[in-house]
This record gives sequence, C-alpha cells and structure tokens, in this order.
Amino acid sequence: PAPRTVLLTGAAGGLGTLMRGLLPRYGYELRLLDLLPIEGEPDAITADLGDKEALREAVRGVDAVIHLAGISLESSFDKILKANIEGTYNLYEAAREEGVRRIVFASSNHAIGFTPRPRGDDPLIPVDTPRRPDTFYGLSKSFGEDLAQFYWDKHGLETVSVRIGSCFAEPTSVRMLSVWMSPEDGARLFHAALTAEDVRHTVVHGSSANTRLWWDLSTARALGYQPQDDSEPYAEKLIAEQGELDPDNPAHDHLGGHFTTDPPVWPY
Ligand code: NAI
Ligand code: 15L
Repeated sequence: PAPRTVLLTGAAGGLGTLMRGLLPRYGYELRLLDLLPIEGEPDAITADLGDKEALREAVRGVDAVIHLAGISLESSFDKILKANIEGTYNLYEAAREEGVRRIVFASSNHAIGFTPRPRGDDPLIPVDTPRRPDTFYGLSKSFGEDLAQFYWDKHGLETVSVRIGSCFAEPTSVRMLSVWMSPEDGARLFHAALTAEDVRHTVVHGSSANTRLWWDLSTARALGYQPQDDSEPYAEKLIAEQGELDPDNPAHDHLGGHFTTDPPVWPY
C-alpha cells in the first residue's frame, strides 16, 4: 500500500516549511521533527538527530521518512560529523529497528559538486557520474548515499536519494537557472519517491525541467516524476543583473558553483 504517514525531519527549515505546505495535498499525514520548535505546530517533535531514543519514538508507526534535517551548508567538519553523518546514521538505525520500509534522503548536488558543468552540446551529467564532493557538507551527502545503499543491501531498507539542486521559491542566480527545482516540482518528486514501487536504492537528480538543465533527470522520471516547471522565465532578469556564466571563473565551471571555491570552514 502507498505510504500515508510520513515523518518529515527538518520540518522547521526552508524546504521543510515548503513541504509542510505542499505534501498534505497528496494525502500524506505528516509527523514533524526538528531541532527547533515550529510555530503553530504544537505536535511537532523537538529533538536532535543525536537523540537516538527520540528518533526511535519518532519513526515508530510511520510508513516512510523524508529526511531533510541537518546542516544544509558548509560548516566545520565536527559539526557536519555530528548532525549529518552521525545524525543520518542514527535515523537509519531507528528506522531499521522500527521496521520502516522507505526513506527519502535529501542528498545534494554538492555530493557531485566538482563535476564540470556541461557546456554547449556536452551530454547532461548522468546520475552514475563519480561522486566528487565539493565541501565537508557534500562529503556528508556522499556518505548518506553510501549509507542508503548499505541499508538496502544489508537490511532491505529502501531509499530514494534525491540530489536536490536548488529548491527555493525562485532561482536567485544564473547558476540556479540550471539546477532550480520549484517547490511544486519538489513535492511532485518527493511524492514519486514515496510511491514508486521497488526503488531499492535509487539516486535521482532533483530539479525542474529547466531549459538550461545540466543534469539527467531520467532516474527521477522513471519513478513517475513529471516536472512541470522551468526556470527560463527568470533568465533574462538574472542575466541582466549578474551577467552570463564566466568560462574563466572556476566557481562557474562546476556543478557546485561557489561551494567549489569557497574557503573551507575552520577548524577542520
Ligand atoms: P535548512 O537549513 O533551512 O533546514 C534544515 C533543518 O534541519 C533546520 O530546521 C534545522 O533546525 C534542522 N536541523 C539541523 N540540525 C539538526 C539536528 N541535529 N537535529 C534535528 N534537526 C536539525 O535547510 P533546507 O534548505 O530546508 O534543506 C533541507 C535539506 O535538504 C537539508 O538536508 C539540505 O542539505 C538538503 N538540500 C537542500 C537544498 C535546497 O535547495 N534547499 C539543496 C540540496 C540539499
Ligand atoms: C544545497 O545543498 C544547499 O542546502 C542549499 O542551501 C543551496 O545552497 C543549494 O545546495 C545550491 O546548490 O544552490
């Protein structure tokens, strides 16, 4: 049967807030969890991903989990280790122990951020491109994808790892024209990831059907995802404000953009 009760971790965050608004339309009953309390949501679970007992209780009885919680930008290795690496492990262990069948994992384009962006007639970046994390943050997403594969192979716990591009109300940079996922397409993709059959561990690229697309959406489409949006209407204004991508700027030359060139956050 299709999942109905879904635990949404990171529900207080930007994407979590968007999905709290959009996913109930698909018939899901959401259980919310975040480190931070959520205004107007007295039933939300306020817990840290480090709290194993709280996680076990949070996943008990749900059909699936959408795992968004964690640090969503570059940070120090220690912080990423705790929230994203140990935290995601704790969530998978809780799900395994409680018999949850499926997790939708918020991976990121930054797991493959050092992949050169396609130019001209270059082929789109395939989903099986070697991982090339651009930050400790991207490394934690690469770990999460491996963890997901391991929990499928070892324990039969299914995951769809969604390498999200940029899911915001609107694209705000020229790079985002290529990786933008509209919130509505985000909800369509999460719904497909929750309901497709026999996903084992599937990795998908998460964006709208952008005219300037850099990556291949075929594994997402194979889940039943049919993107409806395109960033192109935003192109003229963004290019007028910011200029075209500069082929001599290394930050413009890779999928991960400025994440590839920003200095690391110290201390390691
Ligand atoms: P966000 O930073 O707005 O939200 C993350 C949420 O996780 C926050 O509410 C925070 O309180 C919570 N959180 C952090 N550490 C936690 C912990 N130890 N225990 C419990 N909760 C914790 O980030 P956003 O943009 O909403 O992203 C959500 C997820 O999607 C993140 O995993 C991010 O890496 C991923 N992602 C998002 C993209 C986007 O375009 N928004 C792009 C690629 C990936
Ligand atoms: C991410 O992984 C971040 O979580 C998000 O805040 C954006 O920076 C996005 O990637 C992006 O690459 O635009």
